[in-house]
Amino acid sequence: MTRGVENLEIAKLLDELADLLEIQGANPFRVRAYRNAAETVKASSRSLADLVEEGTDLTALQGVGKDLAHQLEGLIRTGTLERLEEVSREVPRSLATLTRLEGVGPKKARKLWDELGVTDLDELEEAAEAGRLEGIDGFGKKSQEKILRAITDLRQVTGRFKISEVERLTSGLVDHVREAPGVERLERVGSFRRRRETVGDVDLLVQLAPGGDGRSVVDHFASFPGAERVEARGGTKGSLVLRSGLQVDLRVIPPESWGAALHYFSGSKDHNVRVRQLAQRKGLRVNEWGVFRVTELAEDAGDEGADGVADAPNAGTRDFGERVGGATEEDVFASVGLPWIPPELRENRGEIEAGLEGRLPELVRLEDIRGDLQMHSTWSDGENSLEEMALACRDRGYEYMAITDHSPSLAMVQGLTAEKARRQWREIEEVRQRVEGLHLYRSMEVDILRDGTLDMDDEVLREMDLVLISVHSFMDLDRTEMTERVLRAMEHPLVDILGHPTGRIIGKRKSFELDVEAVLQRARELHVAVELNASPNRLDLNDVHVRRARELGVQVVISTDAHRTRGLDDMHFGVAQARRGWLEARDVLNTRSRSEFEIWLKRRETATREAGA
Ligand code: DGT
Ligand code: CA
Ligand code: CA
Ligand code: ZN
Repeated sequence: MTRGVENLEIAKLLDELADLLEIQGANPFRVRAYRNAAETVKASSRSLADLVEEGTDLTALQGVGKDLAHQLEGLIRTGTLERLEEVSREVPRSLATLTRLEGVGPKKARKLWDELGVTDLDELEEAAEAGRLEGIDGFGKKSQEKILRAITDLRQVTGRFKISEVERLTSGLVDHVREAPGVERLERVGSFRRRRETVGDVDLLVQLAPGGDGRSVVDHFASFPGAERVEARGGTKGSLVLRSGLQVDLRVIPPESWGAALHYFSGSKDHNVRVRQLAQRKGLRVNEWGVFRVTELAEDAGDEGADGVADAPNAGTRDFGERVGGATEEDVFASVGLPWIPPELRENRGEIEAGLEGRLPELVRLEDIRGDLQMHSTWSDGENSLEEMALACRDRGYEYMAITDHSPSLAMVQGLTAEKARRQWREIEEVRQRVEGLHLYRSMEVDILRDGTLDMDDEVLREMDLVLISVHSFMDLDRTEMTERVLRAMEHPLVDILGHPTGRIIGKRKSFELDVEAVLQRARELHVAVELNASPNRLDLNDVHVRRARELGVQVVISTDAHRTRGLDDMHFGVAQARRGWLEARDVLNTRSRSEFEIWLKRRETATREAGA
């Protein structure tokens, strides 16, 4: 167990180094190498610090050569990235932040620094407000205003939007745009379609109906009453900011380019880059307009297309070569020798290789889920009765469900004492009689106390059908203490599921310090399942963790943790996250039929009996 540098922290430093090198004007290949390494580190299911401690050679990681491996080892050992220290002696580190502004790249950041001595956001804001940007080459009154607005935006949008918020915030706009004449199809793409847990901005694609007019679609979009301001509107593109601060970019796509645009704007960018490289090797060009065979004439037509919001000149009519596809996404993939890849996998985390080798996972679907194994009722902090929850689960087509009210140490929610639990079981029995076609399990969300013991007597635990354990207190323990606490709790022989393992609340509370790798390893040995909490506020474990669980063969349970019947509908967020973690139905415990699930519940007795026989 290490207290090493986190992968995300490492990735951030690598990205920062890439930014500074770019501002410095370094060789683009070197810049790219650091960016690739940052991506690899972000996507790694193992902590680099752990790998180093185990003596693993980091050059085994994709895109990490000898020199970089050496630098990373230094970083893990000392906490500083030597190369970044060197470069920042020449280029102030705060300059990297400027490149995060809309419309400011490394070249402009460099210019602002050279000409005005600006090194950070505050100084840039001061300079822009004083009108000093107007004087320099490449900047004008307009771009000065734009930069001021971008600074405000960047400061405001430190947080991204949760996927559930984005669903809610854009549903009205989506309905509004659908009504526009000339709209054949509409799709929210980008990170939203990949089902990331948070979304930066929303990318809306509209397929133009035959004879439709792009400009009138954009105008209709721009007339949405919920818009705070319209940032751009043209013949094929528009951009607005909703009152919530969420930005939405619209693009209107002709039918022949629909699949290509769907693919391009769904991203991720790193996935797209890989697809484009495959295309190049086949003498093809894949971009947001279609798939083209590269002819000599089209050689210099350029690859880049619709970034930013201004309309590209003659965008639709540019000659990229002979069109060979692009009307459907399947076309685009097929042209480079790939099967259709589900959007949740498009993060360049091995999906290209898996696709080429015909070993893409058959991802779990919402329809595969047969039961929900964490929910609360009026017996603790839920809003609905047992019976209401049961009927709601039956409506959702489930075969089984577990009632998991809190244990007593959560005093503010009036958790179940042993005595209260027994009374609840009597009510469970009654509801079992009244609600047919669905089985209710006796369970409890038992608190893991500070020392790793459980907040309920064994005697009571033994009478439950399944035991779920979670941490809800003392969340600021250090990594060693927290990890030992959780491991100890998992070692209790009556435990079935570890609930929301890292305790994070998206945008509110960071994960507590926990060695997730150690927890997953132990879960495998102990045959404890781990939860992927489907609440869009938690999504805990995350995509990288569940992928690791799958690699290790640890069963994952997707549960909603519903506190009211409506909360049961969060299941789809959990399934999406599971898909991002490459899970198949068999990796998810609650896709089993009731009888298969009950075989799993008896796994330890079976093992003991077999050992004795
Ligand atoms: P977000 O908005 O930060 O949550 O993440 P995305 O993935 O939605 O990113 P966004 O909105 O900047 O762009 C939407 C998609 O457009 C992105 O996933 C891939 C594509 N895209 C954007 N810029 C580029 C680019 O420079 N090159 C390539 N190949 N694709 C790009
Ligand atoms: Ca986006
Ligand atoms: Ca966008
Ligand atoms: Zn909980």
